[in-house]
Amino acid sequence: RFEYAPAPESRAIVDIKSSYGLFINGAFTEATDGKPFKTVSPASEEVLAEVSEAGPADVDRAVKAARKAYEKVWGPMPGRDRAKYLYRIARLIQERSRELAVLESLDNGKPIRESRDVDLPLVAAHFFYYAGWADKLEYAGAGPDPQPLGVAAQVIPWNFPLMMLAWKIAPALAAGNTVVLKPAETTPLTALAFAEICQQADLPPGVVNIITGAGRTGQALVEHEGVDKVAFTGSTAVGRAIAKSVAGTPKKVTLELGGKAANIVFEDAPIDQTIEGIVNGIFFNQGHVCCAGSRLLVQESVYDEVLARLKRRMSTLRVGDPLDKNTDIGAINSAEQLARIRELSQIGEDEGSERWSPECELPAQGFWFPPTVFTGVSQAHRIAREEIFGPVLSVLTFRTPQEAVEKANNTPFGLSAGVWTEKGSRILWMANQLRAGVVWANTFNRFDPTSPFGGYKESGYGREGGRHGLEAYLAH
Ligand code: TXE
Repeated sequence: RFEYAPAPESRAIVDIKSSYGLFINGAFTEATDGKPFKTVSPASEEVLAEVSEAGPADVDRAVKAARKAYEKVWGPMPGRDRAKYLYRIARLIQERSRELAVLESLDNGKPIRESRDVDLPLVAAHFFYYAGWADKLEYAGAGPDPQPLGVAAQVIPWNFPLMMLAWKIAPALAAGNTVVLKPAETTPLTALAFAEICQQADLPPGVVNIITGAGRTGQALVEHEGVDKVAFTGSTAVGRAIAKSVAGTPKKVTLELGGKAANIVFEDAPIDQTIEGIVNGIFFNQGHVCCAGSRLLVQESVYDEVLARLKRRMSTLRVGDPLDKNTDIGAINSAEQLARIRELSQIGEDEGSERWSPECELPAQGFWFPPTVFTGVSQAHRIAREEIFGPVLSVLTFRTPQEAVEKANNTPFGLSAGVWTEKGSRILWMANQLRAGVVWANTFNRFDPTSPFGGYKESGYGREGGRHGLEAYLAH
């Protein structure tokens, strides 16, 4: 079944337990040395569940379970048999996609329209795609007889909880590795639901282990000596700390970190499509997107028109209940993230940029931020340089393609960029000049399991997705 039934946007279809243990060696188990913590709905601040914190002894149990499963079962298993499990997982995700979409929106705050129509289909597609690779590893680019790396420690963030899980787990398993994955502390629930799916799929115990906890759990995991590969998505600061901690060990590392993407609009851009692309580029998922088009570069000759139309379009965006299918912008994931967005926005004003948001009434309870645009931004301003990770757009202008490239590349990051123009030759030239892992042309925030994704510079290294994503889990 490749079709998705429309989800009933109702909380009633999810069955959230009051407390969750850790998923180790195929079973849910109590943490032996950590304290439980609560996960809340960012839209209502209601406590959704109590979740276990994995301490060092739990991390050790999980890594040992993964090692045993790797050596005894999963590593030696023929690729075609691993593929069967991955297909089974993909189908179970589809079958449970309504429930998972609601759970994702509850725990993360993202609009149900996005979790239902973007996240969940992509999660299933990722497992289908990598299932197809499991018996074709000789074509993965790692030589004629590629070997898995062993036990993968995977630490993921809260912005696309299930999608990041899929990006990490699907290629790792296809290549014959076993995993210990730690979801972010504010969004553990869909990873725990995924653990149930592993049970439903009869995945051999220990192949996937899910341990919950905060940064220190993640740190204990990536530093564990039984780990062969570390895959991390999150902040540049933590990515840097992880790179240091594994330096001098044989562990292989991939890091997917922040971004400050330029979305570049030329005067000949198809205007209606472009406005939608700008809005999607920065307001999709509340702007909690590492590749968000957070710096809009507009050619001077069309600046007034683009700005006027953008503001008009922003005035129609609906901010509110993530479970309402009419919502465009949901809740900010946490109080901490909201504070960060507020602080950087204040800095934007203090530095002299002009701030604008449409009038919109924000709910009294929960964490909310209106869609916001800053104009009069200069390249030196912090809001033009730092990742805000919220629904906040900074607008700059340029005159020539050369100037657009210089401004777009004037950032410590290099994850993605967008180019809007009718001119094909310009798209090719720009794509060549831009120091970004992904360059979109006349679209933005498009993802596909067949395409590699990853950055240059402080956006990290390694690629996820496509053949390259598989290669990152194989020994050369
Ligand atoms: O990230 P952290 P935070 C950016 C974004 C955001 C900022 C901070 O700008 O405002 O980072 O977000 C785990 N060893 N991105 O604080 O701390 C942590 O538990 C190992 C961009 O949430 O990096 C969580 O599971 N793991 C980004 C994960 O790392 C550690 C997505 C991410 O949390 C750890 C998220 C440690 N020492 C934030 N400390 C993107 N690229 O998409 C924390 N963690």
